[in-house]
Amino acid sequence: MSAILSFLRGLLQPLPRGLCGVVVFLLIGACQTGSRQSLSTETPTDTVWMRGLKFVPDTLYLLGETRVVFVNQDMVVHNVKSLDSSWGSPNLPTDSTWSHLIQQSTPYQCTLHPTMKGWIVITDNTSKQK
Ligand SMILES: [Cu+2]
Repeated sequence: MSAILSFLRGLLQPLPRGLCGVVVFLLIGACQTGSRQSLSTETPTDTVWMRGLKFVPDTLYLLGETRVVFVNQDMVVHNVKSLDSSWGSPNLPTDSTWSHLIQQSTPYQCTLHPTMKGWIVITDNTSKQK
């Protein structure tokens, strides 16, 4: 990893120092996301964080069918279940992720913490995000 870092720094040397750091940070983020989830390149993805006993964002707006990745950043176990029970995750320990292909608007909750609710809203079912 450090070899890659110094390579990237060399590559970006002409850029102002602060900007260079930002670009390297973004590149590393992209690499890590890519290696953790082998997702289809054709399906858009979005992320909901479980943080402080809340879903963040609590309402996620999507343009059409999207794979939503749920990430538990809390020190307690959470899960993610649609209120109509059409889909749901197993219990998700700290730092674990789970993803689901969302095809329609739905409210959902963590059944372990019933006040922990979220909404996914598909604003245009016919348009595909590219
Ligand atoms: Cu919970």
